[in-house]
Order: sequence, then structure tokens, then C-alpha cells
Amino acid sequence: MTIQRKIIHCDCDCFYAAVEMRDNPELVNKPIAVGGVGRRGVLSTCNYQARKFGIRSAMPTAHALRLCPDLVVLPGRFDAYKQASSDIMAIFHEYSSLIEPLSMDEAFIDVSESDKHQGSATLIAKEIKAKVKRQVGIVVSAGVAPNKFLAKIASDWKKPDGLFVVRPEQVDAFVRQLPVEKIHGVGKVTAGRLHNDGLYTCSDLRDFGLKSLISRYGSMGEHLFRLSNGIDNRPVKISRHRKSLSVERTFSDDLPDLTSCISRLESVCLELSDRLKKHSDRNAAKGFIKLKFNDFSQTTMESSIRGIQVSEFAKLCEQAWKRKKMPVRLIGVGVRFRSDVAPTQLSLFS
Ligand code: TTP
Ligand code: MG
Repeated sequence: MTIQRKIIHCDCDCFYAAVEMRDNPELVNKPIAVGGVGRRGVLSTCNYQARKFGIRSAMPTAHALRLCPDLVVLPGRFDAYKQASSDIMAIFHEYSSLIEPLSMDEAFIDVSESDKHQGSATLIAKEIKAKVKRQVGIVVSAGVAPNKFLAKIASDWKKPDGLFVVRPEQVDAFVRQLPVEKIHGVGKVTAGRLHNDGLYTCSDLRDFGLKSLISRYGSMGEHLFRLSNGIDNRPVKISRHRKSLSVERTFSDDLPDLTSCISRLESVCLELSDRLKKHSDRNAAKGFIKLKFNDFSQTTMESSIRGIQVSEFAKLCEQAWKRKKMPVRLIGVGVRFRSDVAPTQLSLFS
């Protein structure tokens, strides 16, 4: 049985390089890459200008420089990428609570239940693209389809700055012409075996038939048959492993100065420690504060903490406030958990 959903897959274009171009417009019309500059350095990614020279992720930097001697290679600023990533994910969360991040720059968003734009996933995807561009300054490519398999292929179809939609009635024709390499789980080795059997496209897989696929490829054969028919019932899974927890409060009147911010901090911290009780199995490693000023700009500060102590958040608050020294409309406090406790792993054994 085919379950019909409305899934959007979003993936940022040349993500690390895009953050670098956003923060330094001089780089915009140049071929740039992010990666190791040393003798054994490897590139994490490069912008689309650099791709014209054949430069790719995971390519040795020295090789890339031979292809394009003018390539600007930057060392990478992971805090900036993490910040951009969480800003982008926060925008996705405005459209659905069913979000499955796959990496820093990509996520599935299930909008089946959304009533925005009369439920048009295409219009929602357009709005998400525009909002991320406007608020974060990063270009996202999006794919819209009735399932995860096709949404992920669709987001890649028109990159960069792409939006590609596979409507339910188009699934059959779209899938038929797909090369087997596009199927989730088909790497070089499986593709080689399929080619040896004369199977190059999803249409070939269908014609080969379920029985023959299973006898040649075991359970993988069934997977191939299902996807080559455009059937993928995997739900969008919310990541169960929460990385942080925070509480935010917007004040009806702006807090005019630091003293008034600090006087409100205690009750926000109390709420945070209350919410943390549900996560007593986790260790908070870092505390952070977010201030949104009355011009809507915002800033965050974080540091290591031992428990939720108002005095520690007050110190962060002071540092953050001094960056702008303006009236504050919102205070957020939160913690980041240590990553070494992994409930998802433990549950495998329970
Ligand atoms: P991708 O989404 O795979 O690539 P991209 O965003 O740079 O480019 P595209 O437009 O094709 O989506 O990966 C996201 C980020 O992850 C990328 O900007 C850098 C990092 N990354 C690595 O560090 N090493 C790698 O080998 C790859 C593929 C990505
Ligand atoms: Mg990307």
C-alpha cells in the first residue's frame, strides 16, 4: 500500500561556502572553497563558480588548486555554520513540527497536516526558500514529493536555487527514467552489479520483476522494487536525541537596561530548571543566553556551566547586553547537553 504524504526536502546550496559568501560579499564572484589548506588538506565544499572547474567536496586541496589556481581556500568557521544551521532549522519549525534533520544543512519537513497556503506544499516550499534567503542569507534548494525518497531526489534536481515538485500523478513517469544510482542505498558496488544484469534505470528494475530481484539481490531486491515503483512509506522521524533545551520569554514592555534584564532572569531560569526535570538522564554541559533587542537584532552568549545558577546566566546576560546596550524585548536561556549520553543507542539493548 502506498501512503501519500506531502514531504519537502530542503538542502542548502554549497552550505559552508554560502555562509562565507554571506559574511564576506567580496567572495561572491570568486571561486571559493572551504577546507584544509595544508599539504594534505581536503576540501569540505566549494561554491558553484568553483564547481565549473571540476572542483568537488572531498577533493585534495592541492588538486583543486591545480584545476583552478585562483581558488580562494578558506579554513572554515564551524560556529558560524552551526549558528546558520540552527537559524535555518528554526524557520523549518515554523511550518511543521515533523522535521527530520539529516545533517547541518538538510532536513525533511512533513507538511501533510499543514493548512498554510491551503495545504499547498509547493507554495510552502517557496515561502521557506524565500524566508531562509531573507532572514539567514542562505539559498536553499527544495524538493516536494509524496515521499522521502522522491523529495530528496527532487531537491537535487534543479540545484542551485532549485524548486522541483513531483506530484502524485507524476510519480510513475518520474521514477521510470531515474538511474539506479539515485536509489537510496545503492552505492557503487550495487550499481555495478545491477549494470552487469543490464539494469540501468528504475524502469529496467520494474521490468525485471519482484521475484527475479529478490532471487538475485535478496531483501535488497524487494527494496529496489518498491522504490523503483515510487513507493516509500518511511515516516519523517523527529530526532529523539535532543541536543539542547531552552525557554524564551518576550516581555510586553521592553526591558530598558541591564538591571531590569537581570531582575527578570530568575523566573526564566526557574522555568528552564523545571523543564529540565524531564531530562534528568542528561548532563547539561553548556548554558546559553539569547537577547533580542528592540530593533529585532539578536545575540547569544554561551559558556560551560555547573547546574542552572542564576548568577552564571547573569554573567552571560551582562556580556550579551553590552554588545548592543539597547532595550531588550526577549530573553532566552537554555542548555546544551553533553553528547556522550545516547538514549537512542541504549534503547537498542533494552
Ligand atoms: P552537502 O549538502 O553535501 O553539500 P553542499 O551544501 O556544500 O553543496 P550542495 O549545493 O551540493 O548541497 O553538504 C553540506 C555541508 O557539509 C558542506 O557545505 C560541507 C560539509 N561537507 C563536508 O565537510 N565534507 C563532505 O565531503 C561533504 C559532502 C560535505
Ligand atoms: Mg547542501
